[in-house]
Amino acid sequence: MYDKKAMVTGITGQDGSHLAELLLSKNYQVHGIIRRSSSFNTGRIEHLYQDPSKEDRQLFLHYGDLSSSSSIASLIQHIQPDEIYNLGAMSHVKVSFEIPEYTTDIGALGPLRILEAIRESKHFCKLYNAASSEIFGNSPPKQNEQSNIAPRSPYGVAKAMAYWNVKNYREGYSLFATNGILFNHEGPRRGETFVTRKITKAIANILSGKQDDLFLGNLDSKRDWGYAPEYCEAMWMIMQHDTPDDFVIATGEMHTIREFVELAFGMVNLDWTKYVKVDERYFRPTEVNELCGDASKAHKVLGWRPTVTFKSLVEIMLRNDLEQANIKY
Ligand code: NAP
Ligand code: G4F
Repeated sequence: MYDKKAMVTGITGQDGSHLAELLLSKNYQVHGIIRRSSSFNTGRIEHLYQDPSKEDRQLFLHYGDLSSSSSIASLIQHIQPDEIYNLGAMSHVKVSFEIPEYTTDIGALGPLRILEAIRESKHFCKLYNAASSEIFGNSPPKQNEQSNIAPRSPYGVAKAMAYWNVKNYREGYSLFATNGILFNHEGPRRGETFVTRKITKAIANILSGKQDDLFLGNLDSKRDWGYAPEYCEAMWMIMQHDTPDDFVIATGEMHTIREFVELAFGMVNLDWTKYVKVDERYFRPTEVNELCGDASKAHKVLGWRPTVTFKSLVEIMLRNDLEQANIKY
C-alpha cells in the first residue's frame, strides 16, 4: 500500500529520474509521463522499471505530452494524483533559440495546460512547477525570490510565463501551486550537451583516444552549479510545506566555465589549453552572464541546504565518465 500518489512529467530526464527514486523511497505510487519515441528514452529510469504484472508495483508509466491539453487533463483525471511534479521541458537554452515556438509550447503553455486541468478538475492536488534561474537573465547576483525577472532566451521567456501563471493561479484560484526556481544542477545523469557533462565526457574520450579537441563557446559566463539529487529533495520539501510558495534553490557559489574546465582537466593531470578550442557556434545570441542564487529563504523555511561542493561535483561527474570508459581514476 502506498502513502501518496505523484504524477511526474519529464520522468525520463535527469531530475525526473532522481525524483522518481526519491518518491519511491518515500513510499509514493509514482506515475511518470513519457513521450513516444522511435528509440528508447527510458535509460535513466531503467533501474526503476517494475513488471506491469507485479500486483504491488509502485511505478507506472503513461504516454503523454505537454503539448496536448486533452492528454494532460485525462491523465490527471485517470491518475487522481496528490502531487504533480512538472519537470517536462525542452530544457536546452541554446537550442531554444533554434526552436523558440516549440520551446514556448512545452515550457510555457505546458504548465498552463496543467494549471487549467487542475482548476477544472474537482480533485485537489498540489503542483510543483520547474521554474529556472534563467528567468533572472542579467539581474545582478545574488538572485533571490525578489530579483527582477528579465529572461534572455526563448527558454527563459517560456519559464517566466509559466512562473507568473503558477503565481496567478495560486492567488486567483487558491491552487496549491509552487515554483522551484532552481539554479543549474548537474550530476552523472546530466544530458551530454550541457556544458558540465560535455566537459567531463570529453575528458574520458580524450583519455581513451576517441576525441582530440573539445569545442566550447563562452568560457567567461558564470554559473551556480549544484548536485541534482539534492535539488530534487528540495522539490519534495517545497511540496510538503504547509503553504504553497516559490523558492530559490542554489548553492550561493559561482564559477566560470573556464574554472570548471581547469579543475576537471587538472584532476587527470591534463593541460586544458592543449585541448579546448573556442567555437563561435556555441555562443548564444544573448547570454546570461552571472547566475548565483541566494537560497536563504529555502534554508529558513524548509531547512534545505546543499552539501555537495563545486569540487566534489566535478569529481563525481568526472569519475562517472571515466568509469564508463573503463579508465582508472
Ligand atoms: P532534461 O534532462 O532535459 O529532461 C527533460 C524532460 O522533459 C525529459 O524527460 C523529456 O523527455 C521531457 N519532455 C521534453 N519535451 C516534452 C514534452 N513535449 N512533453 C512531455 N515531456 C517532455 O531536464 P532536467 O535537467 O531534468 O530538468 C528538469 C526540469 O527542470 C526542466 O523543466 C528544466 O527546464 C528545469 N530546470 C533544470 C535545471 C537544471 O540545471 N537541470 C535548472 C532549472 C530548471 P525525453 O526524455 O523524451 O526527451
Ligand atoms: O550547461 P548550459 O547549456 O546550461 P544553461 O544554459 O545555464 O542552462 C541550464 O541551466 C538552467 C538554469 O539556470 C536551466 F534552466 C536549463 O534548463 C539548463 O539546465 O550552459 C551553461 C553556460 C552558458 O553560459 C553557455 O554559454 O556554459 C556556456 N557554454 C560554453 N560552452 C556552453 C558551451 N554551454 C553548452 N551547452 N555547450 C557549450 O559548448
